[in-house]
Amino acid sequence: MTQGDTVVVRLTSDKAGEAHLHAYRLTARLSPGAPAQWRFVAKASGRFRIEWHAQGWLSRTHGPVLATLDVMPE
Ligand SMILES: [Cu+2]
Repeated sequence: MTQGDTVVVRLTSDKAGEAHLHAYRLTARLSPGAPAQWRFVAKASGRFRIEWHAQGWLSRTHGPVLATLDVMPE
């Protein structure tokens, strides 16, 4: 992505839990058959982790990294 782009991330999971996009502070509660979507403008450049939090992100138990989002400077 390039800074300023509109990003759409579609999320599905075969387990209950939350996905979390760091720095952008986006979360999505997921469960089997209940997908979610993030749509946002990529204002910050850099590499950002999308993590899995089985107990919810407020538990502070960071889960595995599912993917990274790379946003290049404008
Ligand atoms: Cu996290």
